[in-house]
Amino acid sequence: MFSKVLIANRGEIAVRVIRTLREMEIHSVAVYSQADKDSLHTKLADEAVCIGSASASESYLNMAAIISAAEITNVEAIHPGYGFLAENAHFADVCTSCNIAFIGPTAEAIRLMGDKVQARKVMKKAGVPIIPGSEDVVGNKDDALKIAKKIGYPVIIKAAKGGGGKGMRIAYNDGKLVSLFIACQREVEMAFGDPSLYIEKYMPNSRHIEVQVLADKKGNIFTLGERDCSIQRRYQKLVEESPSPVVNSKMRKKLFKYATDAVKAINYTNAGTVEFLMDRVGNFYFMEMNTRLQVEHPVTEMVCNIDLVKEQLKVASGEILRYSSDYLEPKGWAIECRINAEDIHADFMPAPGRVTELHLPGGPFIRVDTHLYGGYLIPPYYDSLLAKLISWGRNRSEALARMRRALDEFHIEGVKTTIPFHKQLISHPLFIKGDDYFELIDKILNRAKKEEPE
Ligand code: MV4
Repeated sequence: MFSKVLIANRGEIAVRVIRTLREMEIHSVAVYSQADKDSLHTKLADEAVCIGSASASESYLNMAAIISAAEITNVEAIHPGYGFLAENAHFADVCTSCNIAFIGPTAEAIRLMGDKVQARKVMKKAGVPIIPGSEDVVGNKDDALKIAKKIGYPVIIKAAKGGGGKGMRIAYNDGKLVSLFIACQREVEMAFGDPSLYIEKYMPNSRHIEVQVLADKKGNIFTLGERDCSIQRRYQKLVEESPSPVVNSKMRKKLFKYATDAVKAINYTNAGTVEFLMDRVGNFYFMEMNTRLQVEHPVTEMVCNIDLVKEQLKVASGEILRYSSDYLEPKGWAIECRINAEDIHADFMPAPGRVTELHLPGGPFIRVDTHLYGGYLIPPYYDSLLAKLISWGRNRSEALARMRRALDEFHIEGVKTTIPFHKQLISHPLFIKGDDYFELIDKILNRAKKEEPE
């Protein structure tokens, strides 16, 4: 096992990783930008190194600065967290060439799954169902029209090197497809440095169901339940839960077989997530694979009673995982609400600022993963995630009841947050029912507008 690890990240996930390192008595090294000099992760780590100025490109995306910090503090491994360099295959290669263990999958696996078109090809060959669509990158609008003619409208345009919804556009006819295709190429080139696009049949009112997988270097593969992440706003997840209210045990067996086949097809190692779309009749289609620990991993940790960061460290250091599958059988229900610094009445606009007062919920089966403290100044340079509030119950209604009381107790003054949105969501009949989320977010926000005090 490693004796010293650098966390190449910030905010709540850096705090999260440091907590496990401390528990394992592994020396932790934090890195921070000048804007994060007062951030909690720099205080909890055993050491902290400033790696550059506020902008991510000068700091958390600055490979040379991070590797230099790793060299001068003499760490054996780097944990990338999520976002930033977590799915950057070149960074994983650089770590390896500097004889620093990258805590995650191989660079090859990251590179392959980072190309969504190649990922679809590999999964199709492995017998994992994929969403009907283009076999390859769609190079021009004429090819796009041919694909749409073959699969039928509506279609969705996606970035081959993208992910998580960025740069996606839905087209309902030829005219729209042509204009969106051209706009998408430009936008995707800007966002990902590669204009490659692919097209899929758009599946309206589908569900986003993802499977947490864990694999060691000896070929042992474990599926750690599924997460339902269907409550999203503009492709950003807001609430996640495990298990899914719409997956029964027969469906689950099929889902886990697909996820295991996906892992085998690419010799995946370490923690990862295989994302599927579920249509209205319960068919699953591979969407993409995330080669990192996800924001919503605590939901799985709560139902499987496992520390996924600890498992990542064990796999990265070459340990063999000897779990019997029933040992990891999910128990009970967990729900996570993402608490963002956003103004829900201003189109969820990011709302950084100083936290003047903070009271975190607690009590039975409540977990809060956050880097907040009273008086903390939230910088405007990074994503708006402030905290993840997770509740566990023996069943969904108990987990919901605990989430409700925890949200009521959660108190943040000084910045606008998504707490009021979550309070409305988890009390909405459609969410409580759990099987029809169609346009649920709009219904809540429109209802909020009607109830807004004049
Ligand atoms: C889709 C889709 C419908 N049809 N692809 C892409 C990123 C992922 N987080 C969700 N994405 C979607 N891809 C096809 N071919 C719908 C979504 C989608 C979604 C799916 C289920 C539940 C909520 C969703 C919210 C936004 C987008």
